[in-house]
Amino acid sequence: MKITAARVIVCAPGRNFVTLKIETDQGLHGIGDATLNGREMSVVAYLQDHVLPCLIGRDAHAVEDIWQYLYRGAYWRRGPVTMAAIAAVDVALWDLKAKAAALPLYQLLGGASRTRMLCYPHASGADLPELLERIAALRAQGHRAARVQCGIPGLGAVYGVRGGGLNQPAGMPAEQEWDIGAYMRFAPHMLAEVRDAVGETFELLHDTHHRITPIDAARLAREVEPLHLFWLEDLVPAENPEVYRLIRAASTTRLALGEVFNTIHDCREVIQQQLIDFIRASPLHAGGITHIRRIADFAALWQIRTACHGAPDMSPVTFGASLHFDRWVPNFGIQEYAGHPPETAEVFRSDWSYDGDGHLLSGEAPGHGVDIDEVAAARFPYRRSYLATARLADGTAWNY
Ligand code: EZ4
Ligand code: CO
Repeated sequence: MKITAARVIVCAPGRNFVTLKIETDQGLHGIGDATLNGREMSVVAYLQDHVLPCLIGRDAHAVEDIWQYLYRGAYWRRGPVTMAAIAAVDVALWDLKAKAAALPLYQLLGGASRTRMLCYPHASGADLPELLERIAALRAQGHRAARVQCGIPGLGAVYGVRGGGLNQPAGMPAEQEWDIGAYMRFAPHMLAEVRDAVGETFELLHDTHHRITPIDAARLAREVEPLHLFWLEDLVPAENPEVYRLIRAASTTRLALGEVFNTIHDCREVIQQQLIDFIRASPLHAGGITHIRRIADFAALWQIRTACHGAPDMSPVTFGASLHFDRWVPNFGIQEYAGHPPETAEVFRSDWSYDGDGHLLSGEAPGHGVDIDEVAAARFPYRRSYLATARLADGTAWNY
């Protein structure tokens, strides 16, 4: 099965998505996602100018060799742009291989390790009553877990609360004020109120989005320890993984990390030193199915579980691919299920489903089960847009 054509489709049904379509001489095509939120066109250029010319004529079944060729052959390794581009090729080739075999992708990975995947949608509110209402609505839909984020008294828009991370199409990135003290005073109280309202059995997750310092993170993890959260996510940036030692030593609150990691090398220390409990690498930003299965196997040695990043700024293609990975991976933990804007479903057709009981089903169609309607995609042209940015009250640039 030879690769005869490969092209990049950029569209914005609700938000920007970069999709790679690979065609073969067998009449089959495969789809991969290359979306890097706020930096989309850099991956488009990486693929179009440098990767796609090297793919034409290659054997589409050579998934591993093409991964190694693109990773080693570039000389310049790793990084979000490189790894998202390699991921798009890898996921499209796995899609093709599974379609050629007429099997759902999870069967090629080794078959199902489970029937359904525990998922967590997002619940957020400008204040606690609104957050509690939103959680109640999710429970009414059968959900058993939710990521809970709440507006912080004294601060304006913040990450994770509806409207708080909105990209600004064609404008400049929004700037939001951040205050570590305000967060530290409010977050433990907010999480305690939520635990009180939902009881012990509903799983609560919370994302700090890299916004506090190591010692404050240690304090937060300790203060919320009695609430038995499913996890605290991204307490501090992990460019220097050693800072997590301080947090780890302070409490037994479970920690999740790694949505911005690109390779197994980013993951190595936090896994090897048992500094986290869940690894958030996805088949988009960490080099495709070929690479995250290596990360998952490595994490399994320390009994660390997977939790694929599933944000709205990753296309339905990544969501479909993640669910097939989740269906197979022995050390599965949970799947993020943030959903997409309604227009997204006009462009991407997916065969996964929600079972009405807190779990996702991966679908049985050949491949990863997601395809793109290029005619519909053309109705939603790309518009430059950014994530918001954050500054402290004195003007200091901070982590969004
Ligand atoms: O902010 O993917 O857990 N999920 C997240 C995401 C990230 C976005 C950034 O583009 O933290 O919502
Ligand atoms: Co996150």
